Amino acid sequence: MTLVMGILNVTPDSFSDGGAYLDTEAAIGHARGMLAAGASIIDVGGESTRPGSARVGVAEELERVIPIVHALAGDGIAVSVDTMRAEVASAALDAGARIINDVSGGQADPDMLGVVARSGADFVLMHWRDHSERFQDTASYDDVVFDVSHELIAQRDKAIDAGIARERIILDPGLGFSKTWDHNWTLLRHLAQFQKLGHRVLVGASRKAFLGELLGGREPLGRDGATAAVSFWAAQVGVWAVRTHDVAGQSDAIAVARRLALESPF
Ligand code: PMM
Repeated sequence: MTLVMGILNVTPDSFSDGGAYLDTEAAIGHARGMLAAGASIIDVGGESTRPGSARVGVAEELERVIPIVHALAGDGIAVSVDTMRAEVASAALDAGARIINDVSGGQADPDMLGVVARSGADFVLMHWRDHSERFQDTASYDDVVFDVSHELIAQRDKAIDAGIARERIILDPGLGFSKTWDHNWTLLRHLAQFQKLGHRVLVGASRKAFLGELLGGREPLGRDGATAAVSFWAAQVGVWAVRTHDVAGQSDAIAVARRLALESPF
């Protein structure tokens, strides 16, 4: 069954929820609400990756993320931490995080793969080419499905060489990261190809700009219905999890896909 990973961005500038959960109590309350709505994992992030955003300092990222990880993990909640920094990953793992979600797949910080390997935690390895200020210049492919798959596998091999167990690696095509809108649609159309790579697959389409473009320029908060359609599609393909802001809507979409699959005569 496809799981829902609820997004908890403790950033002032994320594109759809920036600033809402900077206060620790508010963040924890939001996480609890997402769990009640059907999330299995809470993905805590202290650095926005929105196109063009500047990086935050490591001290600030630690200060935003670690108290929340501590509180949630202390309550037995499965916490994932969205970070490109080994130092943050290491502190988060010490605080009880079970998954490191590195949008750079271990490329941004040379110490990341080693830190994750030593911990035995799961590792979300997303397709990534460069930091967000250079997304536009790096969104060029001969065949986006083939190229993204190959680049993911090359990075996966580095993660295994660094000592991360194969079954702990989750692959993510990285929608919106060095991708044009058309690239995102092509990757989604061929999502089943990623399922064949022999790993759990995570998809992050939630409220992204390619959905806004589809809907005539609609703002992020109006994109949850379209996100649910993507979640339905992802669940039909059998992905491991969808990463989302709108846990209730995505859980419903997945429940529909699940019921249809159960009753399928095929
Ligand atoms: N997208 C964002 C941030 N982190 N992590 C993974 N694994 N996959 C994604 O697609 C992804 C991510 C950007 O979205 P946000 O600013 O709403 O968190």
